[in-house]
Amino acid sequence: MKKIIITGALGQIGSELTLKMRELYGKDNVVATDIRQPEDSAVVTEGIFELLDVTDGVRMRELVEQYQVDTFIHLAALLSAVAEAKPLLAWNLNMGGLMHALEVSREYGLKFFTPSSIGAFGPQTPKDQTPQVTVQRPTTMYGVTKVSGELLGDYYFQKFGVDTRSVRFPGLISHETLPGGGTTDYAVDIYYEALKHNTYTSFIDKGTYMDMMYMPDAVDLIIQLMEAPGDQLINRNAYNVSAMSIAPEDVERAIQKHLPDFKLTYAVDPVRQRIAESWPNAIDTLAARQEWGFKPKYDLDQMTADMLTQLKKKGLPAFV
Ligand code: AKB
Repeated sequence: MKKIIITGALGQIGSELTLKMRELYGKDNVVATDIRQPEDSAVVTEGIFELLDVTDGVRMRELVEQYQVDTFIHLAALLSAVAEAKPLLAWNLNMGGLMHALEVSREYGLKFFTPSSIGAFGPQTPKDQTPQVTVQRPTTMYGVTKVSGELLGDYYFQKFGVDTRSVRFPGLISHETLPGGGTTDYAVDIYYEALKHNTYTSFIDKGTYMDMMYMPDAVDLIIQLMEAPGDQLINRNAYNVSAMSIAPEDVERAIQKHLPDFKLTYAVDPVRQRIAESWPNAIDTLAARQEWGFKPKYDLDQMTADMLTQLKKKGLPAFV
């Protein structure tokens, strides 16, 4: 990777990946793009930034041509809960953007990454130790677009030789940028609310297990996968990755180690609960570990300690 373009660079993953890639590959070698341009973001002010609506294939091609990139990181997409509320928009944005990005990567011979998700699984998928290769019949529009993305990644690799790579991300937890519209977002909100009010009302029910990961691990693994020798990659689109399988009460206990009076209550959102129940409890990450050495650093306790420290540093009013 010498010159990289990133779509959705202001999103949850993009805002941290862009800064890390600028650090590693040089700030003149990372072209951050997004559909909006806030002036107070380091992604916009501290390096190359271009406006790009990913459904505009002409503009996308112009930027690839202008900056002579060799790698395409395509992150722009709607998350699961928003996609369920706006299924047609989700199809048009998630699939339209992906098709343009794959086409431009084929045309210019670019290395390509786009994330899939645990949302690519469905109620018929084995719930525990979910295998790398298994039943994928999701019941959400988000899941439909993610399975389609995995298949298209394989298709562009096999038919056109595009070096496509992907992972199935679990819920990602970060202190930098809020996710916005996901089913796993409770596991981010809970830390903010713990510090602000010492209580949190979860929209996901007690006992609902989902895979999660801390953002520094997610950013590192994208770089690690993209730098891995291509001939090692058997399941290139897309690898199961996870750092922990947790339910809301597990996060509650982890937070209570720092804020003993923290209280968790529940007001379950039926839409997001139904999505969560259609996803696995805990996926098996063996293929990622074997094929390119995936090894996350943060478990729940380490992540919780860091989240609370970082949020306090940002000046979030701590209770107590
Ligand atoms: C979501 O909840 O939609 C995402 C995901 C697991 O893909 N965080």
